[in-house]
Amino acid sequence: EAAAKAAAVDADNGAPTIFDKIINKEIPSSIVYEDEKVLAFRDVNPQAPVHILVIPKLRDGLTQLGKAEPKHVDILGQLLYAAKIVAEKEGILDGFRIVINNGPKACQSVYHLHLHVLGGRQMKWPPG
Ligand code: DGP
Repeated sequence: EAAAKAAAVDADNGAPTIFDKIINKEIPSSIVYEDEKVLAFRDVNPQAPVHILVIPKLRDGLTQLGKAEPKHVDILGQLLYAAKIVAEKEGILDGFRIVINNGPKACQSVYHLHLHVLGGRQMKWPPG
């Protein structure tokens, strides 16, 4: 898994990612929330009892948060609000964490912006 991550970290090359297939329902995922702009589905490798990814359906250059531009402000807000809806649906409003891994040093492995929504257990601080 470490090798896979190391291989993936330099992959911000604009190529399609696995999330396109999830958005297009070409590969199955456990969808928790969906609207016109946003999709939320369970992470295949959960790091907490609740671990959901919230993504924009249209990547629009947002391979990572560090590529955000003023035109992305609306979708960024919608993603964060969708994360709250997801947390509410999952019953973790009493304690949840939003994580965005940005770039190689943060171990980003999929270059389609995504918020991790984590909860259902006592979270620790600082994160690793
Ligand atoms: P990050 O390391 O922040 O880029 O997180 C990418 C996450 O995507 C990682 O936690 C695992 C998850 N993931 C990768 N491929 C799939 C997939 O095919 N299905 C689902 N549900 N999650 C995936």
